[in-house]
Amino acid sequence: MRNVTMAVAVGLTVAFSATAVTAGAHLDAIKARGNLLCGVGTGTAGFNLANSQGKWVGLNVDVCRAVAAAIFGDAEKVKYVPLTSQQRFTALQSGEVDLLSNNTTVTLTRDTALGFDFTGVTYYDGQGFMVPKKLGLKSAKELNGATVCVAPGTTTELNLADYFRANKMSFKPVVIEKVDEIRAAFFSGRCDVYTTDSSALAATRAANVPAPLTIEDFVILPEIISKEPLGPVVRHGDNQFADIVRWSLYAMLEAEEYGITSKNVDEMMKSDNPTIKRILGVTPGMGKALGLDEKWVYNIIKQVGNYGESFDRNVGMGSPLKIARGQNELWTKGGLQYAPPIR
Ligand SMILES: N[C@@H](CCC(=O)N[C@@H](CS)C(=O)NCC(=O)O)C(=O)O
Repeated sequence: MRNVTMAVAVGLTVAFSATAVTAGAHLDAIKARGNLLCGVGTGTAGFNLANSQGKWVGLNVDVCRAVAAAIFGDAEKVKYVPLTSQQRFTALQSGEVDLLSNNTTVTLTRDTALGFDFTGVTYYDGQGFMVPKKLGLKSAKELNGATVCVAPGTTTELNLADYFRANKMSFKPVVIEKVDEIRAAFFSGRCDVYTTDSSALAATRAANVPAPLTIEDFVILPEIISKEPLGPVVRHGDNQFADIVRWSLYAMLEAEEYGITSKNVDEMMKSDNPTIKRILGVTPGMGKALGLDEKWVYNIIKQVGNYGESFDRNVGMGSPLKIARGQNELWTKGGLQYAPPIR
């Protein structure tokens, strides 16, 4: 009963705040506070991880940094709020964070019933399975009767049930909220299989295998059982803020497409190319349209880098994860990453 009353109360609060706010209200609050509250994961190498100096790094973190660079001209003006998959949506609805940049999959119900807007795709992913090599498995079709480690409140949990049902197999779920506890359960053999987004499997295999086990002791099976387009999420109520988050990610992609990098951005300010002049605010107008300084893209690229730089440094060939660009390559190179024009 208490839970029901609480749920209704939370629902009413969300509904009330959604109608009470006007365009710019979230942005005004962020500016008044002086930093961005970015909801990230609790710790996945390459995506969102506090390093040994306590500094947050990763592809998701770079999106938070880009939005702060766009709004404040300073990518450091972010406070990171680590959230489990179970905690993340309540934290966004309640205003504990301004956005999520934490490997959340775009889905219809999250976009509608939960009261959110998705503002792009940071990483095109899909769900996979990791198993100990010693089990000798070659395919997910051989997993009948397996014990499977999975996080609650995720698309992972739902796809898992669908996949096993569709393939007339049974499984025993081991549902654990905290990602470090899931890893511990998997590596200690409490489950035969760990299933999540394949990027997170690659991160776990690269960064979390406890000695004396090694990376070679684990394999990721070939099947990808779902579409997991992962991207930043904001709550309903401030279209201007949503636009800023959307176009900050697009700016990173657009900069890569036009060859603008953190290293050459100062040179590029002198370019004669009309598109580059518009992207970098040398020809004014785009900043004004978003309610930002005309140097918004310059600040993002100078301080954070373009999408390709961030991908390479955090999850690609310049990182321990060594994930190929694959679907996350630009559309001009056969991938899915496509930013609409900044004009
Ligand atoms: N993309 C899926 C799964 C997301 C998910 O569970 N990700 C994990 C593994 S990377 C995570 O970030 N958990 C947050 C944490 O506890 O750090 C979803 O949106 O439901």
